[in-house]
Amino acid sequence: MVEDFSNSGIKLSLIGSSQSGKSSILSRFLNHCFSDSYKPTIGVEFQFKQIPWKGKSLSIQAWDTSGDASWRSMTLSNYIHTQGFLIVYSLNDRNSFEEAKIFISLFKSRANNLAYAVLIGNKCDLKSERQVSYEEGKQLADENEILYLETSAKNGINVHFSIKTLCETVILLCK
Ligand SMILES: Nc1nc2c(ncn2[C@@H]2O[C@H](COP(=O)(O)OP(=O)(O)O)[C@@H](O)[C@H]2O)c(=O)[nH]1
Ligand SMILES: [Mg+2]
Repeated sequence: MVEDFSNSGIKLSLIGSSQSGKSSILSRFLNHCFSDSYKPTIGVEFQFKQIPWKGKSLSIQAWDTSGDASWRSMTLSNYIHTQGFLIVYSLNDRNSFEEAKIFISLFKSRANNLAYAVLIGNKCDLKSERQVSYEEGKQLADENEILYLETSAKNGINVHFSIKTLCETVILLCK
């Protein structure tokens, strides 16, 4: 299937536990900013961004979801139309890592078979509070044949790189 991304753009979704940093990753990517205060995402929110892409521009439609279980069925109906997933957990919260396993299985069972996911261990700036090692994150991603990256929405580490890499893989898979 050859898809014309210049018109339709790429649809990305951020999924994962509440407070893992999904909205912060998105505002770092979209607006180059970060806030320490927590504002829960209700249901699903989406935003657009055009980024320069190989001499042209690529339109990205980014869907930010609530990690809350009560919204999960609503956000699930969105999976089939999503081409790229950022499955986010927080490196200082082992519970969010355990929940990432659930989000990976939802991705595998509900997403389009051309969709791709990146597993993101976020908050890598909080070095002394780390509860999940790099090796554990990498192993989980390898077992599920997805990419693993560690980010900090706070410091901007790997945020643009993760999203660009995800878009690149989605475009390659659709060719
Ligand atoms: N130190 C640190 N805090 C972060 C980072 N990303 C998000 N946070 C904080 O974690 C909390 C939850 O972030 P939020 O983006 O709302 O999480 P969401 O529920 O997954 O959308 C907020 O207080 C953020 O300021 C990060 O990379 N480093
Ligand atoms: Mg949020």
